[in-house]
Amino acid sequence: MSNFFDNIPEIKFEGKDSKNPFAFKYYDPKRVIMGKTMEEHLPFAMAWWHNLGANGVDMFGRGTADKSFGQTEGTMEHAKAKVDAGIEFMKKLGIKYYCWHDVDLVPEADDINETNRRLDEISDYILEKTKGTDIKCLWGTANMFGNPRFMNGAGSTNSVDVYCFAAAQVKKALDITVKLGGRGYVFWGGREGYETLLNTDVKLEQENIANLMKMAVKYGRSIGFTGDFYIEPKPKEPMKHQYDFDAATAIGFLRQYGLDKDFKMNIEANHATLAQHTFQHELCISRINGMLGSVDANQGDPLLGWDTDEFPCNVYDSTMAMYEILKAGGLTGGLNFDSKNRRPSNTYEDMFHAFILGMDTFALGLIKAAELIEDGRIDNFIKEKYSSYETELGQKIRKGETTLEELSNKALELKKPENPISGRQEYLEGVINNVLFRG
Ligand code: XUL
Ligand code: CO
Repeated sequence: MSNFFDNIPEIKFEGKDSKNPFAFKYYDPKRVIMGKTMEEHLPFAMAWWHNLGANGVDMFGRGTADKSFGQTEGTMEHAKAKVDAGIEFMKKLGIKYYCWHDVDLVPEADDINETNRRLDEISDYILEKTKGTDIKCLWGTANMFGNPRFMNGAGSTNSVDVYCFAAAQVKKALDITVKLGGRGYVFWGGREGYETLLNTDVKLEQENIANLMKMAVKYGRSIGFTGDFYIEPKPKEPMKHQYDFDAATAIGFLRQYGLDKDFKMNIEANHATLAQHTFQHELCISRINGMLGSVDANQGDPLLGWDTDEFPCNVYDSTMAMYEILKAGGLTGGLNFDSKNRRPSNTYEDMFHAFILGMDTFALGLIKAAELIEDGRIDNFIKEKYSSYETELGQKIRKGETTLEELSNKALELKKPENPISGRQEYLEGVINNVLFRG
């Protein structure tokens, strides 16, 4: 094993009174909550691009963190050093999954044949290095937004040649996902959208995206991929309008093109807030449609309007997220930290602090969400709020067995309805605070 992180100990659970910066305060992998261990509830994953790639570069300045891992960046030696560092990092934290884009794993060559050869080589190397460990791929994806060829989109491009490159990248990324035992395959439509309708045929673009996805499903199933495909909605950035605006939009798209049996949602917290939704809203919409698959765990900043990809620290949000995930019966995917250290947090120690923070935030969220469900006040209130639908007429409405005439007659008979019962928002917010802070 490599020794990039020699001065950092294995991260263990020490409990809430520990002040050890290199220990979990809440994430206790073997603790059982609602019949499953914490590690079963929380399949944490490392995002290859942020953790092993991002060095803090921004529009105004160069990188602040050294992610060379002793090699020259852009070489296969560097790609392999990232594998070594990633595995060492995951082992120290007890993380079992990783997620990647094709070009996070290897430097992209000018000729796609050479890129594919590199992907074969690196995936062999990953398999060799993870042999005998329980580290596996959570999901893979193709980066169809970075290369200039995708400037007008990938599935939505105006160029048939570029569309072929998108297809080739998806095909290869699916091959590698299956080879690495991935649980899922993600489509995030980074350039699938537009800047202006003056130059865009939206119908053609959306149909082409759907056809690319259909080909991916057909090919994936033919090579033995049994996992879920995911759409990761995001409303904007990089494009002004992105087609997969939010979960409701993406679900509608999947149903329109008959893709809903093979696809679920990969919900990212920061994308939810960019769409002016809460994280919980997006998880809830996915859950009630049977399409909650995986989560990109991060958070945005309410004062900034872009995708800051911060490590999650907000326990209120993680509690409500875990509440939805528990109600969905868990995830088919996992919790991928699509999160990066802040630019001045530029040491290896900071990489560990970030994951400890994120993992503890979701562990606390899980503990508190289970308490909320066991407490019952929220669920009972919601049941009571809709209790009029338990009556005979309410049941008929629910089953779609009433007519407008029948309901109109009932209204005329009543003359004036009683006010519906109070929404009790402030009481319910107090219940949440009580469960969160009673110790
Ligand atoms: C971009 C984003 C991506 C996807 C995978 O905002 O979240 O990294 O998760 O392409
Ligand atoms: Co993401």
